[in-house]
Amino acid sequence: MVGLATAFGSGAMTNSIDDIADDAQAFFVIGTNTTENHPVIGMRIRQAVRQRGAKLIVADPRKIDLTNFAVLHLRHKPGTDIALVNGLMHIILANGWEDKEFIKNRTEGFDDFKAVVDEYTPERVSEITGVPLEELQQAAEILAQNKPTAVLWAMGITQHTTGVGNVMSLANLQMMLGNMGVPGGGTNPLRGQNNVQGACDLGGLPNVYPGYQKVTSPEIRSDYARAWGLSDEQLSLEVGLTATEMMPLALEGKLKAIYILGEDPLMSEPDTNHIRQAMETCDLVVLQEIFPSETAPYADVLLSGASFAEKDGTFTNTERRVQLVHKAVESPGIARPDWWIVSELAKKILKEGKRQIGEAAYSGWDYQNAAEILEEIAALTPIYAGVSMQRLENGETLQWPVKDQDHPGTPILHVGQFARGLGQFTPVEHIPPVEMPDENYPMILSTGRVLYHWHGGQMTRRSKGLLEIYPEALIEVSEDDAERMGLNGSRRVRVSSRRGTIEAQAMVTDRVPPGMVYANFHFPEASANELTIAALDPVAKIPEYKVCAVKVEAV
Ligand SMILES: Nc1nc2c(c(=O)[nH]1)N[C@H]1C(S)=C(S)[C@@H](COP(=O)(O)OP(=O)(O)OC[C@H]3O[C@@H](n4cnc5c(=O)[nH]c(N)nc54)[C@H](O)[C@@H]3O)O[C@H]1N2
Ligand SMILES: Nc1nc2c(c(=O)[nH]1)N[C@H]1C(S)=C(S)[C@@H](COP(=O)(O)OP(=O)(O)OC[C@H]3O[C@@H](n4cnc5c(=O)[nH]c(N)nc54)[C@H](O)[C@@H]3O)O[C@H]1N2
Ligand SMILES: [Mo]
Repeated sequence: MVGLATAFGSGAMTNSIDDIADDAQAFFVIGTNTTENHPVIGMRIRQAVRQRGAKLIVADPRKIDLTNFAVLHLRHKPGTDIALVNGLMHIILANGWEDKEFIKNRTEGFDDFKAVVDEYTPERVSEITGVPLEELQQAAEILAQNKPTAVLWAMGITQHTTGVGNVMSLANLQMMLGNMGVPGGGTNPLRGQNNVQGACDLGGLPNVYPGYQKVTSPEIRSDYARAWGLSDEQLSLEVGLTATEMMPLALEGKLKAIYILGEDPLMSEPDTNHIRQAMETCDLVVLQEIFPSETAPYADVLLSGASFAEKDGTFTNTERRVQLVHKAVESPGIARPDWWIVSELAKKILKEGKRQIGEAAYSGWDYQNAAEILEEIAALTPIYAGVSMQRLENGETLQWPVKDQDHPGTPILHVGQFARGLGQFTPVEHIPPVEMPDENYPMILSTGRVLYHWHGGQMTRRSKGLLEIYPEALIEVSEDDAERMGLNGSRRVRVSSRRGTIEAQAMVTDRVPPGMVYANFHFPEASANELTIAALDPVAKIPEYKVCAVKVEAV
């Protein structure tokens, strides 16, 4: 999936799970259903609240489990986070509660930023967000009185057309409060997939080489060209495409072939109908998987990857920690580690395509094992420079940046100084979601996960125990709306958007506010993505999975 750069460069937690859990005086949990999606971190937050009296503020349109532990639940309207955070900062500034020393010594751009925040009066913010004035005041007070506060977020913040703006707002807040570079503070995007942090760190994004080094820089390009035995011109200076940009191009016939590794776009990309068409329009679809997924019927070639338990290597977790994995079981049949399949494919393409390419580049694909790959990573990735198999085998668990073999790693980023020098305040304005409810589609659909399943469900729907607990898609509907629709008896609902329709069992609950339903994308027979809109954040190109307009009827 698409990564999201923060105002500080890379999308990564600035702090570690331990220091947040042990030292935060308050937690601002905004747009993460932490106990269901990051259960270890969720448990540590609950313990901090119960055992040492840390204060918890949850900002989430839904009544998630953590709200039971919170001193305050800000139940704002979906897609109004920028207004909410600007409003809190307005109150902090109006009372002189900002960290003046930090702002003066460590940041820049404060005046332009303040001019925008000045416009977000509590009255205006309460109007946009639906949060009562007293609660805005109370939240600002808690943030001002409890230092440090750790801010934690996930997809409730990023999966909007204003995803980047949302993240910048939270960075503004933490700089204003002086909560950066200290234990128990920081800006902490909780990363989702097992190794999504590692994939982003190592260049699995269209705009950067490993270590977040820009592909548009001729100097950086030269470094890589030299290391890989290529001439400069053989590496492009242009930013590539995100998955979400590839789909419309495939529909237009401009993207002809697609190689998909470990993703199930038929389940996970927005607006499934347009994904079906895109897959059908592609001349060639290659799918590297461990199971025949929902995308498999569209593939011309299936390549069998080995699962996490069947291979050696490293995974980098949400707190930037590089963790060693060893093969525990043999792969079945012809399944091979993903790196092996990729390198064999690369060698065949180079050979049969008769590309004008040096011998060095060709033999560069002759990796023998994961350790050799890690050596190349260390040599070409400054933030991983000191990571080696030997150190990991010796039991070190390193958090990047690890600058050299003697460097101990970096549990907290931006101590004393930001990576870019001074922290940049960025003025951010509220912009509503692209598709808002109207007469024909009067309700808001929000989408996400449940504890018992994983995305498209290829793995979790093969687990008997999990299916016993959570056997089918459930759609959360508020009690008010259920009554209005006459939802009793069968309790099945039909949810339609401009793009598709699903039918599923309703779960009548106070977790969602009236006017909003919540659906997951774990079951192909009723996947939320039949309904979602493929509107993207202009910078990060992340889709607006968290808001679209729907009609809900009893069946
Ligand atoms: N069990 C399980 N765990 C998982 C996964 C899984 O599939 N299953 N997936 C993993 C992955 S890849 C990821 S990215 C993470 C995702 O972790 P989360 O982001 O915690 O997951 P979501 O279910 O998308 O929940 C987002 C939260 O944001 C709230 N929200 C919706 N709209 C808004 C809004 O406008 N503003 C705010 N402030 N909040 C909003 C929702 O109500 C919900 O509580 O989970 C990871 N962990
Ligand atoms: N509506 C809606 N849609 C969303 C989201 C949302 O909140 N709402 N969240 C988005 C987010 S944050 C994410 S991360 C995506 C996730 O979207 P995907 O990554 O498409 O979802 P997964 O189901 O995790 O797909 C991973 C696939 O990889 C396969 N696999 C597992 N291990 C291996 C391996 O070692 N090698 C190979 N080759 N394959 C393997 C699995 O069988 C599975 O089919 O969904 C996105 N889509
Ligand atoms: Mo994710």
